[in-house]
Amino acid sequence: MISLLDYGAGNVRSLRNAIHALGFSLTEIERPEDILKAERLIFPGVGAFGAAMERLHRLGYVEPLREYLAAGRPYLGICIGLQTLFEGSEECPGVAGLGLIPGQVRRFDDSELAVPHMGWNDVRVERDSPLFADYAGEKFYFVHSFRAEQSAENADWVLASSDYGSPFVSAVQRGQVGAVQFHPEKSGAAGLRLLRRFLAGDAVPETPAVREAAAAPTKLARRVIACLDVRANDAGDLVVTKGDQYDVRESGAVRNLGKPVELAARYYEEGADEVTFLNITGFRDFPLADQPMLEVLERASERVFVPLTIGGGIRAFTDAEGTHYSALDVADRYFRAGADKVSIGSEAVHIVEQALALGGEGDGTSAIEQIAEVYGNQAVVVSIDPRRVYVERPEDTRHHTVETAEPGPGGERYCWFQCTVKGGREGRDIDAVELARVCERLGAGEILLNSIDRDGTGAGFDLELVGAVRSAVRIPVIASSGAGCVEHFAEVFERTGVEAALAAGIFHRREVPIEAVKSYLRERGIETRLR
Ligand code: 1PR
Repeated sequence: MISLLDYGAGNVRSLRNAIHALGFSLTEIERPEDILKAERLIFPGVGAFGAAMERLHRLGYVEPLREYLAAGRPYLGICIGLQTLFEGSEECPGVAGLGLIPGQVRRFDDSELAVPHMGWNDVRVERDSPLFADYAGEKFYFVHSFRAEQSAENADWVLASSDYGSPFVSAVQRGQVGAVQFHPEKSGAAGLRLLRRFLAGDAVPETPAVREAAAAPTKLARRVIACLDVRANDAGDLVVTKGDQYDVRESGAVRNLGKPVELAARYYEEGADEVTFLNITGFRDFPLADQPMLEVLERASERVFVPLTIGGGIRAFTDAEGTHYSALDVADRYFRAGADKVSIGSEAVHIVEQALALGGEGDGTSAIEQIAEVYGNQAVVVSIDPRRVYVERPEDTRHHTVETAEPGPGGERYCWFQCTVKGGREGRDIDAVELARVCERLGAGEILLNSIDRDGTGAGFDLELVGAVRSAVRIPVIASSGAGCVEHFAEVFERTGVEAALAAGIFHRREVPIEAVKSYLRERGIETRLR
């Protein structure tokens, strides 16, 4: 019997789904005494280090957990579940961790690299362990801004390490107590195999043999993301649709490119590094009343073991009965249905308008700040829907302009990228660069950068837009809109340095397989994840 320590701070649905998909059953830790009764314990820590420790204390779990760990009983910590084994974290100075492993957890340096460290990276397995017994060198999915460092005091704990700027600890193990910084439940087939090894309880060698570690640094892959724009068609069924410059109708009817769950499962099988659902009419429909969308997410998360993002309608709402829901309530429901990240579109524009009116700072009440505080920055994506506005000279506007190689209709040589709301229907007086910067400051963990001009055209990503936003922020940026062939992916990675590229139409219409994109990227020397 497997016991899951879920202290209610975030999405552990995907872990439950993965455990069930592997044929194991689970029991939940509900009281402190359940911990010492557990036979095998999994702690998928989520959110911030301090919040996790605070909850463990409040629930009376800290002492039984320390006792369980000190007895060396079977344990698998995941992400914060690894970090809390250490003495403390720079994330919350003064808050003690469980203290089993000597050392502090520190923030990644973001002076050269995007932080969070988000995506698929390799691990260097340094000792024999049943966890990695059938490991074939695949990458695992990481998402974190803080990491444990190896030192002389904790070297006997380190099972695997990885590199992101500098080396960090990606797995620890001593006897039956182990933990991983990555998310096995989101790491495709390789992650599921590792999880199965723990669940099956293979014997751990007393003195594991030291493995010859690879000398080359591990590399974070550029991600290839499949996106499903979802809405109800005229018959009321939820379908995957796809627009041309955001117009999803053809001869008056909503284009239907397939069923959301089936397509998401197909993309998982075909090697997508992440799958994104955008509920494109979420700006006008209240998502919590939109049960089919939640059901889509629930069913997709039973079959897709890579990260799932959901966007559309994440904002505060008062229903017809006068019940008020905060944006956090809406996000919470999406997370519980299986999302790993939520994407905020129109509401982000309104948030930034308000923040700018307050001098560019937040007051703690916005959806971005509130969701990031509870679920962590990495769980909050901001989706931007910009459209080009041409000007003769940069002085003609207060907005961030670029000199463009594609002059405007009147031969204008400059343009700015105007943010829109409501699926491109309404332009606002704010540009994509400013929006991205303010959202980063408020706590967004990633930018999903669309382009209305390029959407559905197959003409390639808007490199001028992507380059401008990429260089304005430190958080990861996903380039979206316009992919028409494999070369477009290489071009956007090589010329702008974005962390991920997203496409829809070419995958839905089976014009370009995901694997073809990745083989081409590999030929060009761009790191990708092999399935
Ligand atoms: O504003 O918070 O309710 O969120 C609504 C979300 O829905 C936003 O993320 C917005 O981008 C999206 N959305 C709204 N209307 C549309 C539409 O198409 N009419 N879709 C829409 C946005 C852009 C991408 C698309 C890429 C790649 N679609 O999702 O998948 O452009 O397409 P391509 O590879 O075929 O070129 P809120």
